[in-house]
Amino acid sequence: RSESSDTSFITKMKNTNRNVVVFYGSQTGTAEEFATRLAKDASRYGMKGMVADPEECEMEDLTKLTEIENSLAIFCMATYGEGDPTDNAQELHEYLSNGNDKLTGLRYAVFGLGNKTYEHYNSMGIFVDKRLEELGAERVFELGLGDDDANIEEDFVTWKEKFWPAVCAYFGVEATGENVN
Ligand code: FMN
Repeated sequence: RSESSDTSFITKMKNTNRNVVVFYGSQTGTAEEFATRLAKDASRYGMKGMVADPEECEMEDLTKLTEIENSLAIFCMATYGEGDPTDNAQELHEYLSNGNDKLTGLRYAVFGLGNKTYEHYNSMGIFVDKRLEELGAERVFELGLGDDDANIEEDFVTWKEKFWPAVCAYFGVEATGENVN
């Protein structure tokens, strides 16, 4: 663990005035790219986003996200193997599986990345979405599922074009249509 990663993502969000954090579980970069795009999009909707690698974060800090006003956690999660998380999302998976932290009030949304030709289609995205709800978090928009066997880019764009207006309505913020940062 490098020194810079010792700073909690919550501290970083507070210090840089951000309210949206986009976590990604990615092996070959697609989920990371989607996460980066979502974090950038945020500024067009009156929010401010940043990307975070779950491997470099203390996931327990999710319990503190509600300290930030109008905060939202987005998860872009790819599935591998037998429905497994990516390497960088192993700890996040363990935290959600074994942890008993109450995540009451945490606002979240999940976009899963998978491929229909695999038996365990999108299991990681499905798991994260379901488990967060079980732990008391509030889903602000329905789970999106991208299928790499067809057109995952199109699946993602279709999802996020509905996602952002829903987020605006949820938080009562207006889309500016412009990037402000
Ligand atoms: N998708 C699934 O839905 N279930 C799987 O079990 C699954 N296993 C995979 C195993 C391998 C070796 C590869 C290359 C892909 C697999 N996929 C599976 C598809 C990936 O999740 C999908 O291509 C995703 O977009 C990759 O995201 P990434 O580039 O962020 O790692």
